[in-house]
Amino acid sequence: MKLLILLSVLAASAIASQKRYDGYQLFQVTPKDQSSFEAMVQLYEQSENYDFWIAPRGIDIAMDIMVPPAYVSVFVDLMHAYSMEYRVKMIDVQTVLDMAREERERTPRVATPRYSVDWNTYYDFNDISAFCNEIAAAHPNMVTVSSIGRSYENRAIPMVKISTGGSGKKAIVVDGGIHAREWISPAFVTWLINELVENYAAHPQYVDNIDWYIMPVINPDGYQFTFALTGDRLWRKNRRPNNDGIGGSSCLGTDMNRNFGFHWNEGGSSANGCSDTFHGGAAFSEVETQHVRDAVLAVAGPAEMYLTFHAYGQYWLTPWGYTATLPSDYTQLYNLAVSACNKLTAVYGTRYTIGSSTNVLYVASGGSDDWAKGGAGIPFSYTVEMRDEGLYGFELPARQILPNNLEVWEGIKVMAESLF
Ligand code: 0X9
Ligand code: ZN
Repeated sequence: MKLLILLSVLAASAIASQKRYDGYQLFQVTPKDQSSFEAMVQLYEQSENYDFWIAPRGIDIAMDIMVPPAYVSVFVDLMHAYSMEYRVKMIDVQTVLDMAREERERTPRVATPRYSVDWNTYYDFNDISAFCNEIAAAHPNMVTVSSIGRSYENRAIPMVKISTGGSGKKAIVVDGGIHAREWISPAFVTWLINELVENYAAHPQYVDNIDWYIMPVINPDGYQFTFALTGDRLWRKNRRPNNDGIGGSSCLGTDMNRNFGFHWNEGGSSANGCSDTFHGGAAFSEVETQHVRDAVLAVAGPAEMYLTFHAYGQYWLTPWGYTATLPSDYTQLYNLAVSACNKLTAVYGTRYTIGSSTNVLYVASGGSDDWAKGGAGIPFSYTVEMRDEGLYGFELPARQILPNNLEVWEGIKVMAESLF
């Protein structure tokens, strides 16, 4: 009994030392006219006080905004002043984070774990890294693991190559975990590695015809910070202190998905080092994006496809993110995404929106997808924003990991088959 009490006190103090979101509210806001839409865009671009979980996209399109308690009343005033349609989706974000953590703590690992991760719950960077080594050791003929380099905090960023050998094969490059808080991303990408390898016999064609280069967590410092007892579950960026943005060194982190060097800093990113979409001091200013750049360039010859996994909103996005102009091969990119999403939706009815990032979401330059296509010359480049549509947002319950993975896998198969 004493031990139980001690453990619960320890757990409570552990929770207490992560960044807390007591009284933070998640608003769903729908601008009804141009001037209210523009007001929200201004807020998105200029204020650090509001965390846009889903950024402004247009009139009549809902966005999700987390508002700190001190700003709730002025925010509600703003809603009324602009006759905005709004509702509170989470009355207290901390409660949602606590409930998710408690559920995770109750979730047992699978009874006879083969590897350091399973897909019943979410795992931190150390477990994912161990998994990469373990699956390589278990399948030395098919899997090789390497490190593309070290992060700012000195973590080795793993890359898993899956191949049955032979020359002249096309390749697919996959990454996850560029945005730290989007936990379903590494949870899917690790599952994909496992599916290709452990279930090889069920569908050998996906590995026999294609070499896969898979990086499950390209922002390890940020990802680990979302798990750390003194961290922040809702952290997005990497963890390098920045002196190169407006706002100075008081703020940490660059949005790696604004730091890639193709039409860098051409809109939808911030020069403010405290902003969640800080683009960094220069294109590829971050050691992690440099490593990803070099690793992708090393396989850019055979690579025909680049897939980067995010959350949330259920979008299958094509370039470009920096301009509303469509790439010249857009029809091909679009049609393939439609075929993939048809198969995806057939599994559980989950619907995805398809289109170019700028047209479906918003302008955001410096994205890895734009660079993969425009900089590395990989023709089929997609950003996949997985579950959900905002009911849980980043706290997608662990019980949805497998259903998410199974449906997205159907889409991936279509993508891969297009290269056979
Ligand atoms: O804004 C982003 O970086 C992505 N959405 S997220 O909510 N996961 O942050 C979308 C990126 C789409 N691609 C480009 N804009 N290039
Ligand atoms: Zn993201």
